[in-house]
Amino acid sequence: MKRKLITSALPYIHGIPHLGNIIGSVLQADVYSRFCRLRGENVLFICGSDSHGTMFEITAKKEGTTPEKLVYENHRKVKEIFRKFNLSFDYYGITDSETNRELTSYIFGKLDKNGYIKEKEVESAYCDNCKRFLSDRLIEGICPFCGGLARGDQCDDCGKLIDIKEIIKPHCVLCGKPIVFKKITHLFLDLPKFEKELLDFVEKSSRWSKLAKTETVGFLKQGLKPRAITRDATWGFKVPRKDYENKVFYVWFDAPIGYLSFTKEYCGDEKEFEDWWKNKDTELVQFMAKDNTIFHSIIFPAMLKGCRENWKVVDRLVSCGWLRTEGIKFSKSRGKGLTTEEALKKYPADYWRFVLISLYPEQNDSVFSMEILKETINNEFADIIGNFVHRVLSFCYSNYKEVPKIDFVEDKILEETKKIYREITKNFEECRFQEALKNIIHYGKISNAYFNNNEPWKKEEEEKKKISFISANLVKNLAILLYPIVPKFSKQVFDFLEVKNIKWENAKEFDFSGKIKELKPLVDKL
Ligand code: B3M
Ligand code: ZN
Repeated sequence: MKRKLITSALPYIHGIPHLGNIIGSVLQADVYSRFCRLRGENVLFICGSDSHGTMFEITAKKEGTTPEKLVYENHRKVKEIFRKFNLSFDYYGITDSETNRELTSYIFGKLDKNGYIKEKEVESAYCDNCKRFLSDRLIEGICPFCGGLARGDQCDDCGKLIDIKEIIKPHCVLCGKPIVFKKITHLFLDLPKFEKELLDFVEKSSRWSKLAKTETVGFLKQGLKPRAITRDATWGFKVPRKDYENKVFYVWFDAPIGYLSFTKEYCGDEKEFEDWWKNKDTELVQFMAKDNTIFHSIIFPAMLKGCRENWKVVDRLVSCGWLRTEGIKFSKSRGKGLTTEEALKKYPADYWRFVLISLYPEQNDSVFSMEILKETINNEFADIIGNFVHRVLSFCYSNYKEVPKIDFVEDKILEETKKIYREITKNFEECRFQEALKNIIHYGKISNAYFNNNEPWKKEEEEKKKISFISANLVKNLAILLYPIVPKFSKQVFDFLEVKNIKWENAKEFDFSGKIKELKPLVDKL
């Protein structure tokens, strides 16, 4: 069986991640990882904090601290928040680590030796007032594509990559003055040399999400240009090369190498590390939001291929849309939207996980609001799921203190269960999480109808036992199917039922009977 290496885009931690970051990276990867583990697959789920980039210098300056202090303070906070969100990483690292410094330098060396790094003189943005070169996020202006806020090399509103020279009315973020351009030398990854190889690679990649494929094909059509991998900044990994002492690697050069470094830190030994990253039997599945696609579908694969060392490149690339609120994308740098820290103070993690997956922006952006949260939790999670679990298990407990054992199950409910189980499984496999949750809610409705229409409280003993048995198994099935999305809720149900060693396939069986515990309500309405 294949081993699955699952990664989530590494969240920048100059601020606390907001809800949009959660659904666009760590949450979708977590749901998928939990699903795969439940099916008995060999999974390694890794992630970590993205800790370099100009934003860290700006934020540290604003907060009167150093980038280093800011990074390690936030890394600690974010790890704690992610733990509360029940994100089941096997390893969560940080890109500023020593391992990542070494591997970045190693990969840079290989690319250089193989002729994929070139020096080029460019005109770079400079602020005459601050007397410094301005990298990426130190320049803001109007996006030439959508008229939105262009920040450095990417538009915050449409997500397109931008050539700094194309930004309209560019100015220095530090002082607000218009910028000028000055000549300076930088190192470039020679992307055009990979053109054929990448076209072939992208064409053969059949398991990418639709969004990932369209973004990538569109980018390739414009023709590849060399990409600068060094920056004039002080925070980041110093470039190990003469005359570059005052420069650091561009954050997008060392960040994806983090995936390798974290695996290495997790494994401890070289052999096990290579078993993941240089193995044909590894399936590399990478999750991200659409604005991260090109880095994972073009640039990072080029970096890995250019080493000529058979590094594993992405097999399945899943990129999704953005979560918006009132027409504005959640943006950490612009301080819009609810942070995960604030969110967890209001409601438990499962509520957020439930509503975010119900809004999963698989292809199109989706809109979040507090009203949607309230409706979804009350009408679906509480009424259809929580209430059903509570009624059925209370009924079993007060009548029998257990789920009675019965051998007979009606064909109708058996067939419906098998059919919906197949659909849900397929949707999880294909990362159609929103659809999967819709199916589960539908199964919840079927289950409610079964219990209500059969009115066990009015029936003779044998009939009452049968309805109790079937309904309790519907509860168990729902809890298994919901486990990837709301793990804490499901674990509580398993605990009442005293079931252990849950497997995904059990969700289609009517095989549970035995002692149960007294129930506490599971899902409170908002
Ligand atoms: N830190 C981008 C982001 O948070 C970025 C992803 C890196 S993945 C290697 O939007
Ligand atoms: Zn300035």
